[in-house]
Amino acid sequence: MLKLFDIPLSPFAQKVKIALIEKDLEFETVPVSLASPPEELTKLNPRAEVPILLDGDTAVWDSTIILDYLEDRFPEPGLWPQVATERSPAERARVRELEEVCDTHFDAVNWGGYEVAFFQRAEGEEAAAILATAERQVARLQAFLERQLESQPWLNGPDFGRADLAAYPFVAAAWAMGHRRPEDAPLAIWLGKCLERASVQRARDDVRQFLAEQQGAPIGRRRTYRGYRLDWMMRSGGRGIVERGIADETIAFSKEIE
Ligand SMILES: N[C@@H](CCC(=O)N[C@@H](CS)C(=O)NCC(=O)O)C(=O)O
Repeated sequence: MLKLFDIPLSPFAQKVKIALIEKDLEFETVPVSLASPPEELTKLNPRAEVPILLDGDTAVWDSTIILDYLEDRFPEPGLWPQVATERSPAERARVRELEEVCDTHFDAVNWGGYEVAFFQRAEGEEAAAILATAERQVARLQAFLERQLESQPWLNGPDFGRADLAAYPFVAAAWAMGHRRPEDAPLAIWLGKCLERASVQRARDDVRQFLAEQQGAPIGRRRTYRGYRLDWMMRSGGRGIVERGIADETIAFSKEIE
């Protein structure tokens, strides 16, 4: 059976979980704690990140690569926009760009907001300034997605698909942090429709259960400031957070490939 190395809060793991369910594939999840990662993690993924999909002897890592693998390996039902016209390459490019924006820009701003609001890496004016920057950026990202909902019911087109499952975890995380759109806004309507799907409900329920189990337990505080997350902190008022995190060793950077 397929195995998904999982952290329910990880938006990247959520993308894969939703795709597995949409494709009606049986899988089991292997819960991973980044505070004490299993040795297996580095063996399966030289970056030691979650998610990893194990399909027999084949280990695939990086959510976007896993989604492409699932599409190749289990083509039906297809999750790319189902427009068999000369528009198809352009539509796929649009969806890939949307996914890239969510994986980098949207992830970074959610991450940064969480670092300040939840992990309290800044306080007072410093925290307020970073959170105000984050709020402005989330509003722009939401507008970017809403523009794509102007002429179609789903981000993917006429049907739910890759673009929707790629955006959902990031939109939902921002929503949970209070970045909400009015009830009648296209993104709010879209989010409501996503939550009617069993696949999305499973991702949401796993987050809820994970958070309930974490009550009172420390979530490992050493956090990896890889690439665009570091970039975000540096350009969004968090230089002090980075400097303090390096000094007290609560910030780590990405691993060298061995
Ligand atoms: N580009 C990767 C990003 C995966 C990622 O950032 N995973 C985080 C969890 S959300 C992780 O495993 N971080 C390892 C660490 O913090 O040490 C993907 O799309 O799968």
